[in-house]
Amino acid sequence: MPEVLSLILGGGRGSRLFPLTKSRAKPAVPVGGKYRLIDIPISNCINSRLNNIYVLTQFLSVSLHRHIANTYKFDMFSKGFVEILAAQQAYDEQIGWYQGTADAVRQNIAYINREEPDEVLILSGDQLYRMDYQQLIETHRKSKAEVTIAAIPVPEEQTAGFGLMRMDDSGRVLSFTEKPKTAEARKPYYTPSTWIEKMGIPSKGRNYLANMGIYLFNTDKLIEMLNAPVPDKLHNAMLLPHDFGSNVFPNHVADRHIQAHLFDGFWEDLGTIKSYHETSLALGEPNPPFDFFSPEGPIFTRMRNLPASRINGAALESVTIADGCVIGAGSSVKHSLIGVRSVVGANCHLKDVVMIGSDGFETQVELEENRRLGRPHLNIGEGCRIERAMLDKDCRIGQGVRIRDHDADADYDDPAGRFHIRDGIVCVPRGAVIPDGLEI
Ligand code: ADQ
Ligand code: ADP
Repeated sequence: MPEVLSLILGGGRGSRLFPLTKSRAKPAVPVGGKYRLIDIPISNCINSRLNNIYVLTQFLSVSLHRHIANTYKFDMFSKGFVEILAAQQAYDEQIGWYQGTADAVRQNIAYINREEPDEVLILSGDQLYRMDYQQLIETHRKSKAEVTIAAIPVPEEQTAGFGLMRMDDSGRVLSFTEKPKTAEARKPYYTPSTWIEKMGIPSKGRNYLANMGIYLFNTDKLIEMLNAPVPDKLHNAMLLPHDFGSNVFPNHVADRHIQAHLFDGFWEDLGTIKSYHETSLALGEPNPPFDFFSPEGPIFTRMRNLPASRINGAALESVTIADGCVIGAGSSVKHSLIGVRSVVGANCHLKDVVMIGSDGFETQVELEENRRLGRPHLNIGEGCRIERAMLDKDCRIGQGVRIRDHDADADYDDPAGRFHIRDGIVCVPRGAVIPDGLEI
């Protein structure tokens, strides 16, 4: 029986990642040119020798299921499993969709009990980072805590999106607040640099300790806390907790031993289009903040039998390029991420572009059919100039298309559904067709 069972929260509706989540479950969102979001926490678990993993998601998609089943096969030498628990399967009037993170876990208590773990590790499914969870487990066991939360120092400007904690000198959490809106509400959580540095972490102007959404619970305490009604301000009643950050932690800091485990590596939430786009582009920089090239922490994904990429007379600068791509002659690609099976025509100029790629290569017959129908070929046609965009899988960008940089706060939906602008980033949804010469 496993000591630690991992539960990965694979995502609510993923509305902030729209249109990437228009046609797929959030855990299936592609990342890094050839991986999917779910590969990150699963790989961290495997590299931390935690091989019993459930993925909780609202929607069960065929491609997510296939991806997990084909990628994570354990054999007789390393026992374990990765299984998806989808709310969709349990959906009925009584139970409903998962109402939040705590509710998602509560609805799956039967699966947790079946494994009889001593501890349950709860992880977010939309973050890019590398962590050895054994160190967190060690902090938890040494301090004899009931629950341990991973915490990272952040500067004040970043506090609005996080749960904040204040702790004593032993790292025990004294108070917790979820996403404080005002300077007044943040103030009690200011942590002096000397305190952070005493813990062995350079503060560098980061004086707030944020909840990373990574929790280790003793199983019995987890179940007790999930079944204990807490005051719900919104409904002015005592209700079972919906969320860990809003309900469980703020209400249990006084009567439970909640410990913090400090972390100071790269860690980024990919839950919004803006953070997803920025982080994806940074992967191609000379010293990327997150490096997929790491001997001690490989990120796993499904094996594809793809040919190496072919580049003929094109100029590339700060680019990550996956397998099976063709970049046409006379093109330049700068500060971009080019995903599997991408085809970029000749004489194109791409800058700050995240291109997810495609599901297959077009055959001569299909190319002929495109010509007959007057439909652009898969991916990017000749002579396009594209800046600050995100092109989802299997899109067809015609010849001479112009996509320019838009104001950082631009938000717009093309009535024909061919593109959406989010935070100034032009997002072309999966399978969309952008006709020759269109200017966006
Ligand atoms: P949020 O980032 O707002 O805050 P939340 O929406 O609670 O995160 O989701 C956490 C994780 O659970 C994400 O991976 C999300 O996709 C997943 N998830 C959300 N709802 C779900 C559902 N119904 N079913 C399955 N999975 C679901 C949280 C904490 C903050 C903390 C940040 C760190 O509340 O305190 O600072 O994470 O990112
Ligand atoms: P992605 O690039 O999204 O990770 P995959 O490499 O998983 O895509 O799959 C590429 C295409 O091959 C998909 O369109 C999928 O339909 C098809 N495919 C992949 N695996 C299988 C399979 N086991 N059976 C049938 N079709 C598959």
